[in-house]
Amino acid sequence: VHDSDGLPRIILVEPRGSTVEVLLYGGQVISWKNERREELLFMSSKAVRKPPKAIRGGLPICFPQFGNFGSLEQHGFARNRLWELDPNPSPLSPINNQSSVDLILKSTEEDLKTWPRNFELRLRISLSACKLTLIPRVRNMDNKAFSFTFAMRNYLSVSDISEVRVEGLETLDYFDSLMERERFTEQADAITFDGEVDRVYLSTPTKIAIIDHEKKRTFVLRKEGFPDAVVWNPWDKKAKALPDLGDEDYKTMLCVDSAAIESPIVLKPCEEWKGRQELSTVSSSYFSGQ
Ligand code: TA6
Repeated sequence: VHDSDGLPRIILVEPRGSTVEVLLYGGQVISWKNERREELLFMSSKAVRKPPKAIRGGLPICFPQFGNFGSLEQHGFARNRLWELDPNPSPLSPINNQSSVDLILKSTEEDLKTWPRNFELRLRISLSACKLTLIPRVRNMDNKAFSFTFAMRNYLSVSDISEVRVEGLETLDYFDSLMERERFTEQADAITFDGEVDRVYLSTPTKIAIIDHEKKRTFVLRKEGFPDAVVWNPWDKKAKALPDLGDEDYKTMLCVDSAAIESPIVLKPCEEWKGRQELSTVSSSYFSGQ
């Protein structure tokens, strides 16, 4: 199926009626709607859906480098490449196949110029009621070891960023990208937002809750293989500075990303790394007593 921009996309539907839209461009989920047809992911009002620009919203993949933690372009190149449907997906786990898709990105001659490592990056996207699961896998197809950093950037749609709390990261150390990546320890018992936040939390738990008071909705992020988590909101100044982000968009977005940044992942030849993240939503009352 092609969307209005002529970009090939896949639509996943599950029996309760929630849907996901995935673009082969970037292997990027650009929409996740629940059974009440509410859009759960943020998409910038000024997103540019034209290669080679990365699309600002949904779930972009940052590989083989997160941010500018290395010599490649910001967040690596996987989100700016055309992926393919994986012709022979390996049987990861029994899946209800009409609500799952397997994508693959292989290193091209072009990529080998900027990142001379042969790799295969696979991504399984599975949708069930209230839960969206992404399973990335990187295989070293080269004859020498290589390392990479990785992040699943989760642009979540929130009603009002100043009414959002993130729970699960208290007492952890983090790099603050706004303070030359100096290392701090989180003191608060939940992260709240009243200005730009751009942090890489280290050795994070498998479960992080993003509580949107107004919408009475909590996102629960469960992850494996991702020791770190990025929390980013550009706030007003940076929002104005980003040409593909609406000036007011920062109020209704929050990035909480599954990441492997502090300790790059090292693969020997033929070795494969596998990550997993599950995004689910529960009504906030579920958490009030917890
Ligand atoms: O969260 C890390 C970060 O590098 C921010 O500093 C900001 O630049 C954000 O990612 C956006 O990056 P992008 O390349 O998507 O514009």
